[in-house]
Amino acid sequence: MAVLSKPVDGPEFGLSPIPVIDISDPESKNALVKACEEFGFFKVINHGVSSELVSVLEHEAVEFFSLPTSLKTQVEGYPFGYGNTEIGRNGDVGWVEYLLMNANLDFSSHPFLPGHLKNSETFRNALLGYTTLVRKMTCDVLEMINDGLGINPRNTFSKLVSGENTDSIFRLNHYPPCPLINTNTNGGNNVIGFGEHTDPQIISVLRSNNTSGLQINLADGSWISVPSDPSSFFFNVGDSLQVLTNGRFKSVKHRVLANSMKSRVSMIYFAGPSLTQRIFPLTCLIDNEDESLYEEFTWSEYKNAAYNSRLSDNRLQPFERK
Ligand code: GA4
Repeated sequence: MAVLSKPVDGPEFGLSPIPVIDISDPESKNALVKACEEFGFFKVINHGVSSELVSVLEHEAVEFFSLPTSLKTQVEGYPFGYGNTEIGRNGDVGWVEYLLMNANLDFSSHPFLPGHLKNSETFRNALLGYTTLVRKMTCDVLEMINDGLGINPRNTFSKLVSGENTDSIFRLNHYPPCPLINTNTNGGNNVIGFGEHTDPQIISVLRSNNTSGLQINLADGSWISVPSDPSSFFFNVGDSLQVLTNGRFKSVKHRVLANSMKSRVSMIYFAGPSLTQRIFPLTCLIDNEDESLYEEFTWSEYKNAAYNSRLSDNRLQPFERK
């Protein structure tokens, strides 16, 4: 695997500024909006997703990644399937192996795991159970955001990601301990697990084991580490939600640094709209057409452009209004 020479910051110390949102309290709607505006990122607690289901899925994921490479690579295809080191098709690499799959509502029928893999039925059921609950939680959070912004109807955002034809993705990442890390005097490291990027979809929901590594980019350009918390979910605003809110919400740049000692396992649900969905700034969030910062596009157009880009590219720039 390649070692990237780019020097990166060390871990942060002190209290984390990352907003923590209790979604069992409807009053959190304003804090949610503020978090999307200031960070494009927040941590959700009191979410009601069963920790048992999460543990079963994590266990199945760990089992899968511990299989011999010859078995893992049988889960093939693009963009879905098993991948190791290579991210996307345009030359990006990281210290990571992963399993990418379609998470649309009909994905129970998606035969992405070869039947002969040990436990494939348990794995499939855990995936289905987890994505169903996380999709529901995502819709609840989007409806609270909707309320916080004072938009009608309540399901303006959630309906984009809850229909039959939505294009959602689920990703399991495994970052093995990395022996190549040179710990520098600041305690930082120089190996990238997953390079800096924004997510093209509407919103992404991440949960990881107890190993840190995720960092987000703040408005002033600095990177801060996100302390791991296996019992919470981390949400980040995607490019499409930035456009829908006419730039009021920020699609946050994030990355993952490799760890020299511990494995990191993360599971991410990327909530996307249907391929034909038109994406443009909501008229209720702008006073007149002239204020629109973006050209309209369909999710299919944006997705194609994204999959032809490099990870760190500014994918929204070509859609900005001149
Ligand atoms: C980032 C968000 C999701 O992980 C992902 C990624 C996709 C991939 O891994 O194949 C991309 C990346 C992501 C954006 C730019 C392109 C496509 C890798 C890459 C270089 C699954 C997605 O939808 O877009």
